Amino acid sequence: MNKLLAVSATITSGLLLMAGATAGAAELQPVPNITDEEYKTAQFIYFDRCSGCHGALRKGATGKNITPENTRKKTLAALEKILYDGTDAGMPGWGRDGFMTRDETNLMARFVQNEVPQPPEWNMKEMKASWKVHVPVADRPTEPPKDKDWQNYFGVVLRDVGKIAIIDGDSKEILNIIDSGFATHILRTSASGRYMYAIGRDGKATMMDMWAEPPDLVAEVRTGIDARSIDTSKYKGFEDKYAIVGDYWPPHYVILEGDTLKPLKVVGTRGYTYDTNEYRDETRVASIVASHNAPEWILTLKETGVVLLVDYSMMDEGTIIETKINAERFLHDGGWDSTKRYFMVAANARDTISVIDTVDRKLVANIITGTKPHPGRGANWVDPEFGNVWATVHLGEGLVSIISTDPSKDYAWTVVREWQLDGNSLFIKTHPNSTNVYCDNTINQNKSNVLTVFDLENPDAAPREIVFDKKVVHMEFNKAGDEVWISLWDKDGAVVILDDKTLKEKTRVTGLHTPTGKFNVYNTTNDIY
Ligand code: DHE
Repeated sequence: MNKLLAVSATITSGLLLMAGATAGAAELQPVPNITDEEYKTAQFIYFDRCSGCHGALRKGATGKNITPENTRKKTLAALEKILYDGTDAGMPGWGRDGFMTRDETNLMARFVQNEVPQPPEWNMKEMKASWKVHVPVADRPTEPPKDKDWQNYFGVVLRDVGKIAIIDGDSKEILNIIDSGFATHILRTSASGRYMYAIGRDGKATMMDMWAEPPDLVAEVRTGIDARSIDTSKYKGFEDKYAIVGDYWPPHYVILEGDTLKPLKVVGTRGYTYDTNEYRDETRVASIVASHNAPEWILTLKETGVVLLVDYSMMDEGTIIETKINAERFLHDGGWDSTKRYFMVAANARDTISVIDTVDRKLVANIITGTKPHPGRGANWVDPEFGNVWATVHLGEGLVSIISTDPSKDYAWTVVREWQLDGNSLFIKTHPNSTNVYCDNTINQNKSNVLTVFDLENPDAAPREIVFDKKVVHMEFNKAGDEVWISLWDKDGAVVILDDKTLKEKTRVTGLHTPTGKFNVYNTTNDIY
């Protein structure tokens, strides 16, 4: 099987549910045969496509529990059908969509009826052995490039080839293409913006120096075997000092030296669900944001529904202080409100946005929005009627939920407005200088090549649609907030740059392999979205 994922496959591994099979059987089916060789292949396919939703231990999160006591209630043929054709509940049709052959769906059906393999641990010893500093701090530039606005650089994830393209936001020139981890997921920047950090699904963190000419890889470390999030210390006095990676497996977070990625401390996250107090040995770290108001990171623990505030002010002594806030299950992605005091995070399996007050250190509200909210980091703007709002789109329905974030209003932390989309969406974006709100339709089979644009000043007006020649995913603004960058998600992909005022294409950067998330240095550093 091709280890480089084809594009829409990805959404997938994650955004889906293995739903009820058609042919139920009252008694457990026999455990099917599988050779050692087949088992190894199936393990890789499972990691690649399935574990994001179903978990490494298959106990379920966004997707269902698919341990053998459940999967063996179904016939092999019924499981194969689900794997091949997908389900209405969101499970992708891996065969139908061309990502698995009939033999592979048969293999995966047999695999999930067999015992779950225990994934290996990954400790400090392994991390240290994987740690490489490619450019020592002393050999790095001492000042930024003089003739370029490096804060307007963009890091663009080239997902299926595990690379990052650094593009100059002014000249639109590709400055460098840099190796990163497997199926790289997101990028974040240091407090100064000088360093950009990437996290691969294989737990490999890489850091790039934006002051180098061209920007280049300076260090890497493997923090685990499955990860999705990375961030840095942004509080005054700790700028560029630490980075942190949240791993899916092993369930832990790792604090790293900010300028070299030297691993400093590993902290486990296994624990008890916030509501039923059941032990979850797979308690994955989902999103992380860095507080601007305190020496703290805010981490979300998917399976237990707990939000962790991690105080790093005593890290010089190797000490961290954790505060645990009950929120909701299963926590996924989120971002700041416009004041950067409230963290808004999706508990997407419970159709909820949890609001965390990071100053008073408590849960403010659990807001039911729609089926499986998926904000990315969300979008903030000033609504003409309701003032400050933050919004999310949904994986499970075509809905934009707009939530008041003004605590002085009696409708604060409620959904004050809803916009309809024609189908499910992945990401939403705006900018303080824009009057447009952009939503992609990546996982809407009928409209995946369409970008939907709402006018925030005329919230009742019908949205405009921009049709592209390929599947569209993820949007990001330039530093000035007058251009929006959109990925055409294909192995012969491109980043299209639209003028935010006219919605006309200004130019496109072509020859990019599966461009996915895009991160402008200035906006990422200052959490502008
Ligand atoms: Fe993501 C953010 C997890 C599938 C592209 N994704 C996140 C975050 C998490 C997450 C926890 C928040 C990180 C943070 O802010 O610290 N994503 C997962 C999954 O578990 C899931 C559902 C399945 C999987 O196996 O990975 C999944 N994600 C996808 C995709 O299929 C996407 C579309 C393409 C890809 O990379 O495979 C995808 N996720 C992204 C992007 C962001 C993201 C671009 C950052 C959005 C932003 O603007 O910050």
